[in-house]
Amino acid sequence: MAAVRVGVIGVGMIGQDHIRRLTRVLAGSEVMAVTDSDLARAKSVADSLPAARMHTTGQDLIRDSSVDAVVVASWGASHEEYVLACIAAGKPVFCEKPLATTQEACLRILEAEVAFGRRLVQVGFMRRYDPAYVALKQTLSSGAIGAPLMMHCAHRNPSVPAHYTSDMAITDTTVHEIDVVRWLLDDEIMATSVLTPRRNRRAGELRDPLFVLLEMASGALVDVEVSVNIDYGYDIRGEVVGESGVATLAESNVITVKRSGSFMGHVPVDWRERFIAAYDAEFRAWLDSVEAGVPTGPSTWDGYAAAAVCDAALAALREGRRQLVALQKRPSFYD
Ligand code: NAD
Ligand code: ISE
Repeated sequence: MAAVRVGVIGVGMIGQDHIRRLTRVLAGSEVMAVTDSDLARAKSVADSLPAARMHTTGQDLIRDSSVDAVVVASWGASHEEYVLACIAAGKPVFCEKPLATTQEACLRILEAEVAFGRRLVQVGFMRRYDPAYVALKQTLSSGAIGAPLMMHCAHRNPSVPAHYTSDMAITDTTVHEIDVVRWLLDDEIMATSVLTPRRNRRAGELRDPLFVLLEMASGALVDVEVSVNIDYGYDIRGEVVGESGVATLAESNVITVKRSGSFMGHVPVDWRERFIAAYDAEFRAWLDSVEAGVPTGPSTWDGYAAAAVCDAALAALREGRRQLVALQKRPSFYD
């Protein structure tokens, strides 16, 4: 089978990690083109690849006839423009999360995809491919702990880049829990509140940490601790409390060491390390779906639903009170 010819827009941290995955880990694709608003970075990445040319704009890359499918890994605010252009060109697009930074922008993408008549978009909610989250979902589906009543989550980053803003704690970080609990619990989020604990002095001007409460349509409650300057490591935690038991994501290290009266294990340094298997499985599924012409994985609807919850959480943070989440009716296209 011919390789999928891929173009990558945004070759920063995750863009370069996805290029490594496409060129060195997974079979079945070739990176033909790259671009970035930082042209020097785009050039150095293009020069490091055997077949890639550099484009000066994302729109040129999308038009390039040697590109069959596009990866969008630029900053969130630029995703809408590129995903809409991919849909207009009829090219499959893998868009890193968030699909877009507002629900209105996600709805414009949804309307364009429905009008095109075929799914083209996969959103980078990679936790759905993580072996630990997959096992957690299987446990819940098996009925082993009864109906889920509550879930406790923690999303801890050791630090965040200089361009990170307080709103991104919701739109860029909590958005992962927002998506994964919808998927895990097979439920929609109906309301949200955001509390602001004592500020971490390491966080500078950022409002950090946050405590986010998500109310599910079933009545289940989810709490999310979001800490983005916690220093000790990248730590993702989740525990579902059911009617007759609890199911918990295990520590992600493979060994623990007991020595000199202490008990130790490794904590991942960042998302690349913690979710490496999930990103690989996510991209395997995306390449297979592009080849088969049958899109799978998190859809534009999932990107929109997550953005609607993010908008409500941002309003909850701003106004200091609970906000309802109003979702549009889901087009049958996404069933
Ligand atoms: P980054 O800052 O390291 O890289 C982003 C790159 O995009 C930079 O090189 C920047 O110059 C470029 N860029 C910005 N605006 C652009 C535009 N309009 N056109 C072209 N290039 C543009 O950021 P990152 O950490 O790699 O994050 C990129 C995206 O990936 C974000 O949406 C982020 O939320 C997402 N992300 C997802 C995960 C995950 O776990 N799934 C992890 C990290 C980042
Ligand atoms: C980053 O963009 C990611 O997506 C990581 O998975 C997340 O942990 C981090 O907080 C985000 O900034």
